[in-house]
Amino acid sequence: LKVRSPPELLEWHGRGTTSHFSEIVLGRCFTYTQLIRPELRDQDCRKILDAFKSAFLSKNPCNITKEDYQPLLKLDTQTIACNKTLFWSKLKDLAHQYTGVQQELVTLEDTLLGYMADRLTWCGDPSTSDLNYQSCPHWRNDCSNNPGSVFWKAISQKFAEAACGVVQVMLNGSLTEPFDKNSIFGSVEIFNLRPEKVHTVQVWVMQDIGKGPSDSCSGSSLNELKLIVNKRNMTFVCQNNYRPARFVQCVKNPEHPSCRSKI
Ligand code: C8R
Repeated sequence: LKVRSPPELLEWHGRGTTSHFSEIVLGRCFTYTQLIRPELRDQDCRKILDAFKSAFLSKNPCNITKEDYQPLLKLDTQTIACNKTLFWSKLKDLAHQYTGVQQELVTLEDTLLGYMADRLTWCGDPSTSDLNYQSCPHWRNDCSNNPGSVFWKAISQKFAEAACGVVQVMLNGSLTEPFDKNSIFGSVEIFNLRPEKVHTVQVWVMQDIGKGPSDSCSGSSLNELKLIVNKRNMTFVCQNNYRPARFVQCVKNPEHPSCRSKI
C-alpha cells in the first residue's frame, strides 16, 4: 500500500508536478500544431514530449542546466516575423489578453514551447524515472536551478535571440520598479536581443485602472532600462498607458473615468 507522505515530510517547498502533466503537454502540443498553427502539423508531439521529460527525469531537480533543455529546443523550429515580438514583465494576463485580440503580436506563450508549459509545474528525482507529484523545488526557498526556472530562462533566451526589427515590451506601471533587473525580462531577454537585428525597443508602461495618473516613462526605473538599451546601440521608445492595451483593460471597467473618453 502506497501512502501519501504527510506535508511535513515533503522534500521540497514548491508545488509538485501538475497532475496529468504528460497528458496536458501532449494534448497542448497537438492542439497547437494541428489547430492553432497548422503549418506545424508535421511536428512529432510524442518526440517533443519525450525530449521535454528527458531534460529533467531521473535528475537532481536542483542541478538542471540549460544544456538539459537543448534537445527540446532543437525540436522547435518555429520562426517569428520581424516587429511581432511582445515581451512583458509582471503583466502576464494583460499581455496575453492583448495578443488574444491583436493576434499579429506574439508572446512566448503564443509559441509552441511556451504554450505547452504555461501554468504547469514539473520535476523528477534522481532515484526514480517518475515525475515527482508531491513537491518540486521552490526557486527561492530551495534552489534556482530547478526544472521550471531553467526552462523559462532557456526558452526566453532563445525567443529574445530570434527577435528582429522593433520589439514591444509591456511593463507594469503600478509597481515602483516597472523594470526589474532580476526578472527574466530584465536579466535574460534584454541582454539577449541582437542589436544587429533589433533596432528599437518600444516600451508600453501600463497602469492598473483606477491608479495614477503617473508618468512611469520618466521615472528612474525606466531610465535604467533606457540606459541598457542605448548602451546596446538600440533606440528606446516609451509610452505610458498605450491606448490599444488600455482598451483591453477598460473591458472590465467601462465606467471608469479613464475609460469614458470618446474613442
Ligand atoms: N517568460 C518568463 N517567465 C514565464 C513566462 C514567459 O513567457 N511564462 C510563464 N508562465 N513564466 P515575471 P519576467 C513564468 O517576473 O521574469 C518570458 C516563470 O515561472 O512576471 O520578467 C516572456 O517572454 C517566470 O518566473 O516576468 C516575458 O517577456 C514567471 O512566470 C518574460 O520572460 C514570470 O515572472 C517575463 O518574465
